[in-house]
Amino acid sequence: MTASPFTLHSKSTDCAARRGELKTLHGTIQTPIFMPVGTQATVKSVTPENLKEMNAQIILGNTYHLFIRPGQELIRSFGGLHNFMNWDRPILTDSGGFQIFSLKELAKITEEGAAFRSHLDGAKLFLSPEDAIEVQESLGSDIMMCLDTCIPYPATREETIKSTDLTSRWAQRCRKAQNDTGQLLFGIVQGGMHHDLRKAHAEALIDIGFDGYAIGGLSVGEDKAMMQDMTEATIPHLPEDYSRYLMGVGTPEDLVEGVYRGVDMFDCVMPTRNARNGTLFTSTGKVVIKNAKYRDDKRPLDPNCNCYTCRNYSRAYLRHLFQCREILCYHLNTIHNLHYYLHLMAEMREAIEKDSFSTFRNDFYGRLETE
Ligand code: PRF
Ligand code: ZN
Repeated sequence: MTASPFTLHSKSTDCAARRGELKTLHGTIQTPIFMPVGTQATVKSVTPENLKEMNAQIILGNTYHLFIRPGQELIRSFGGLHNFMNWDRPILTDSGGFQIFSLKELAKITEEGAAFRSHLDGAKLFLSPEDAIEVQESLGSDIMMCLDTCIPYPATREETIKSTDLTSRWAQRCRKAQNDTGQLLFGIVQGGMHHDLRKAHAEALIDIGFDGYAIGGLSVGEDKAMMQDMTEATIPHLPEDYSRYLMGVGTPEDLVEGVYRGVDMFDCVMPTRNARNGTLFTSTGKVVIKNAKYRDDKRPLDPNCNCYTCRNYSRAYLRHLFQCREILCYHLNTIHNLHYYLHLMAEMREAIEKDSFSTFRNDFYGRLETE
């Protein structure tokens, strides 16, 4: 196995928060980091230039969606996803495991892989662990994810063991199928809501040996306390000198709590999806922009925010655009929400460097309560 692509810079003295960096083919990522979601080779409503302006270091793409449309051959013919979408910084691709799991009755999981029907036209498709690697190698992502199985919540212990064992066998097949491209491959720890199964699965994946470790199967309907408990139950069993990625999480509070527990990477549709629904994150809490109280509010969305939207537009204007569902509202709202998430991560990195993360965490909650 090759050396870890992750370097740990510093650790907090009074919690598990850590500051590090992850080396990839398209550059080095400073952690902890949030990855904006670009499912279909685009982060909805913003350009790569917009993303760079808000200091996005890495974005996420989706094997499942790109496999169905436009297909790996087309993207391969462009020399990969980076060229196809004009993004030259790192990309992480999710394997498709979670998306197929979300299809429910449209998918059938066997030892060999996942048989499913396209959500677009119902066509019969099949994705094995080897296929998931082949597609991600065609996409040329910097970080590939193993094909995993994610179980519904709640699930019995027996169902969890079956699914976790299959995920281990698939992880082994993914590692074996990988070619020498320089792309990183992360394993995904499952194990449902069971401490011992999470520990056993982390150990099984470490035995195979990956370039980083994700915590999967959380934020699937369990409450916050359970999610945090399962994060805490997994992290001590992961190697300190490899990055840890909490998949599909979460709210700003979830990011602060994840970093506090030692998570290095996050992704979630929340900032982008909520932007399009008119729910905006600010330093003093959520703003629902359609609310009548913003009708003639000339203040920027967040006076503490330095994004393009807050520098140039009022709440009243953003409310007006949203009321009319003008296309520009999706763009301006997304710029703000992503800027908020990425700035929050930058503040957390700085706090860890100063070994004042616990103070930062208290202040963060203090600010949220002011409105
Ligand atoms: N597995 C994969 N992708 C994911 C998850 C998972 O368990 C989650 C869980 N919240 C989000 N995205 N492959
Ligand atoms: Zn802003």
